[in-house]
Amino acid sequence: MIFRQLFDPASSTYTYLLGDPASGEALLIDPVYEHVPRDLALLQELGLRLKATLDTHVHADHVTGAWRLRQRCGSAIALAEAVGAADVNRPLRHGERVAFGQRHLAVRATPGHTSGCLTYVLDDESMAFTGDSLLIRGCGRTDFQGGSPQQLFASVREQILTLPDACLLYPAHDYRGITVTSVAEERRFNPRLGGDVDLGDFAGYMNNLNLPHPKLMAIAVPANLRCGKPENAAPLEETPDWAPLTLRFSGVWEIEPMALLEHAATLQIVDVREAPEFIDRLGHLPDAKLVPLSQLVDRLGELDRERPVVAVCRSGVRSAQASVLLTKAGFGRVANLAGGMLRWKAEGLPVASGSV
Ligand SMILES: N[C@@H](CCC(=O)N[C@@H](CS)C(=O)NCC(=O)O)C(=O)O
Ligand SMILES: [Fe+2]
Repeated sequence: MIFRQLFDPASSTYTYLLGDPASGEALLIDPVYEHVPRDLALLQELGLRLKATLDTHVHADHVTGAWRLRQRCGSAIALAEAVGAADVNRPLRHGERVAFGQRHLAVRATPGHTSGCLTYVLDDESMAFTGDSLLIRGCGRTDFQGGSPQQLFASVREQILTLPDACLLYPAHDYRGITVTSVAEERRFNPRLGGDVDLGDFAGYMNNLNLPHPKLMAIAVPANLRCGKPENAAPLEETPDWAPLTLRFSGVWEIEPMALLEHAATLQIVDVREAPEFIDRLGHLPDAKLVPLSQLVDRLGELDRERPVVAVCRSGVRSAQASVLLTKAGFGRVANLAGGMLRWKAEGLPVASGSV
């Protein structure tokens, strides 16, 4: 199985990608609205097709990427039926399964942090995604959205800590950067729910947390009850419109050789190789300006900030770094030529060979 743990530093949220290599089908658990382009780039690079997104609950601290992902790739939106959210494709109940290829997640109702919390357990019980029902050496708060210490205590003790000792537990958040725990560990060491703790101890602890509400709660809860669909405004679309570009999981925007040829007249092309390479057997793009990568930062004044920039090198590696430097220097429209001069030449596109 393909498995990735992704992170949103703004809300300390983990998003999980599960993929079945045989069928190419994938699920995303708890995607974050702002990271949809990143998640799509990863799916594309791993050759996976997103079948569904599953939220563990109605989050109070970030907006889900579920609706935005469905818009982009047709994935089904899965969420607890108990939540009553609008526009859900798969309202989930305890005991149901969500399949991806030959694999599946089993749905367990684990209310208590909110009334609609679910835990997703992998078919072989080697992993479970606990949302905020069980955090690493902690648990989600119980003071809003129908939360209840009594319910959370029963959910964790009966539905999560009864999984096999070795079952790995992946939470929706960790505020210290810890990534994973196990049933055996939490049964023994969870200071709120493990060891000899009883319901009275737990409720006493939870009723006196005195935490401020999450900063984004007033925005996030209503947005998540619409599965992350923006209320009025056009959805945030981060795909640049100055040329057809593809975001790579590395964070760099790429342009294909043919697209660059079509848009060359409106762009500035910066070749970041060394001077002798510019006139070697690969040649260079007819309109390219030579600025070796080692000189780029000192020569930014030679570039027009009003026009998009495409960086080019031999293979696309140095120019990817040039794109990063240009973006850091405040250039807003930057892309890297995919595959560099090697691909440009291999595709038989026009080259110039004269000197600088
Ligand atoms: N400072 C965070 C607070 C986040 C928060 O309250 N998180 C909830 C999960 S949605 C929680 O249960 N936290 C447990 C804890 O902080 O002990 C924010 O403003 O977003
Ligand atoms: Fe939460």
